[in-house]
Amino acid sequence: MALDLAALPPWPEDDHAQYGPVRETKLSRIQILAGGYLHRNWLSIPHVFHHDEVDVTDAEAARKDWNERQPEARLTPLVPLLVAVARAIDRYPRFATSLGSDGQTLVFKDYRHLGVAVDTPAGLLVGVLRDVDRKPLPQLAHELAELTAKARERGLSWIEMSGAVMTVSSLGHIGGTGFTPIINAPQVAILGVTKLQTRPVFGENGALEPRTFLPLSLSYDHRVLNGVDAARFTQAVGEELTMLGTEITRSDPVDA
Ligand code: CAO
Repeated sequence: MALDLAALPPWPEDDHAQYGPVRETKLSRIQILAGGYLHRNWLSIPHVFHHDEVDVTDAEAARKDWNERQPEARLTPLVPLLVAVARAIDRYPRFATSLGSDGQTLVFKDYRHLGVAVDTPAGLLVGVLRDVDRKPLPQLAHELAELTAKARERGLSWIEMSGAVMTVSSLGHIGGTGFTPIINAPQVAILGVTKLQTRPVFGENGALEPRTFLPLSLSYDHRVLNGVDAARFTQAVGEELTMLGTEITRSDPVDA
């Protein structure tokens, strides 16, 4: 049966003022623009949501150690995560595809530009970090800080928001245990991340030990990706984070 949006009941018009005092304000230009795209993507992409948590105990120990050794090049958990996502895409390249305009062709992109959702006073902007797989961690941290500052102070140009193969949206600095981000078309997946959680876990010898977990919330386009792809992808992100942690520990921070 074809979906007939016009056949839906009209949007409810309510006189809110009859229930108590009200105030009105206009949405920002960014909110209006983004709202249109989000609405389109929500209605036209068959989203599925996959939730996972990956053990980042070793990766986090390495990051904290890095930050102590190299305080002028501090890394938030998001920076190694971006690299891990780029590497996980190398293992599962369907996460860097777009559907062709005929709806039947898949375009594989061999670059690893990643979108990063940035909360700004004017609304949500998604800036793009280019070639995440080819840059040292301090450079990525610097570029992320610059992109964030520019998005918040002056906004981003269309070019600075274009060309990502996938987007990462982090609420980890605030909290949460999971959410369901909307895919940024023509991408086919977006990875949400929430706050690190440390809790006691039974180790191999049966004793409790503290382990740290990163919650991952992956939304994907079910026309292109299936549940097994999603489950493998989030696990791969965890594995890549652990391997990156080992690389960080062995490296001279300046060269990593
Ligand atoms: N768990 C615990 N702590 C975390 C964390 C996580 N997953 N992620 C970040 N933090 C910590 C950082 O380490 C930092 O701590 P310190 O001050 O001790 O160094 C603190 O939170 C602040 O981080 P930050 O926000 O400045 O930096 P970031 O690299 O984590 O994120 C940015 C940058 C721009 C992505 C983020 O600030 C932002 O705007 N996020 C909002 C995105 C959004 O709105 N998404 C929802 C859209 S719906 O899809």
